[in-house]
Amino acid sequence: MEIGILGLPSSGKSTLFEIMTGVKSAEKYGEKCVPGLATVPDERFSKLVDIFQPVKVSPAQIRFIDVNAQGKNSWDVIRQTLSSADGLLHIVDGFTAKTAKDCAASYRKLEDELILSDLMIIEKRLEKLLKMPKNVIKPQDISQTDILTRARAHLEEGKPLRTLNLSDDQVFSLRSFSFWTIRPELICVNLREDRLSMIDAFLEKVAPEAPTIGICGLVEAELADLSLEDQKEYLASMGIEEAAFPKIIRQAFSLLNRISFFTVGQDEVKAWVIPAQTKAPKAAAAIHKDFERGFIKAEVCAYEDFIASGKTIAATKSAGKLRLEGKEYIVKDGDIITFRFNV
Ligand SMILES: Nc1nc2c(ncn2[C@@H]2O[C@H](COP(=O)(O)OP(=O)(O)OP(=O)(O)O)[C@@H](O)[C@H]2O)c(=O)[nH]1
Ligand SMILES: [Mg+2]
Repeated sequence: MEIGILGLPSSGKSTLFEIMTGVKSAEKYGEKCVPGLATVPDERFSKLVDIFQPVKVSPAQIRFIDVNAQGKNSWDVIRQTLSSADGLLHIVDGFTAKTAKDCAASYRKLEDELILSDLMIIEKRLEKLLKMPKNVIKPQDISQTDILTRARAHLEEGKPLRTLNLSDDQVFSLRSFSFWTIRPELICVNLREDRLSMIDAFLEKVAPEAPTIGICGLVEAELADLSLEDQKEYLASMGIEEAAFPKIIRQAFSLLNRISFFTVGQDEVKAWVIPAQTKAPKAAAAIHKDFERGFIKAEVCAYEDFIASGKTIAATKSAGKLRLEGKEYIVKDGDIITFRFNV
């Protein structure tokens, strides 16, 4: 799972990126896209590590990419670099904005830039399609012309492509364009610590189509140096319920329709991130391609059942909570799985 961080200049992108990944983006000044891995916070995973005391601990990780864009053309370069990003995290500067109106305007400014950038790609492609001699036009060119014409009209109304009513097949047929606005987006308003309530006015003004969360980047940066206990106390004193990072991850998971399952043992406890509704053999492929090919069965128990049954696989089995699932089994969030395969 990969998420591209976008935002206007100096909106706090690199600050948040560093908090999440530990990578100092500023030291790589000049690079247009800086990648970093963020560990997914998950209490269930920490508990499993406590129980198994494994040699190797492998929590789920998400790749974030910090983007440094300047000028109109750079959007095209970055579009290509980010073509594999599953979703976008749009950071809005709410800490220098004087009012919610300013904040809404800077949100809109970037959205418009992305819409314009998509529009230019479509114009170019349509121009080419319309110039094609009749005898070389293929049926898929005709259907693409149709879809792109609809998409152009939608963008011209200032709306992102993700709100255009397209079938999954149509979206798939457009994948090579790597459109910005077709991808799921999470909006994150970076607020001043004394003006956290500005998020409400922002939401009222913008009514964005995408899920939106308010965070306070500076508070988050200070948290990094504190123990877990002190973090909780500090957040409570600021009137903040929860640190931003877990909130962002949770939202990104639901936005991109991801879940995680676990593999456990004394050698390694590992969390895997897969799309929701994934069948067992495909989930096995996340571990190794051969596991999918040679898939026989999956031994599965729900995390909650494992804990309730006595915290060992044997006890879970005795309690009748360990299931043997076949190829059609759809993996659920929190499943603990051992794959049986034959290669
Ligand atoms: N007051 C305040 N300042 C912040 C916050 N987050 C970032 N800043 C400051 O804003 C400036 C820009 O932050 P960056 O994280 O570098 O922003 P950026 O979006 O990566 O900037 P560019 O990559 O240059 O476009 C820095 O001086 C930060 O210290 C915040 O939450 N509150
Ligand atoms: Mg930056």
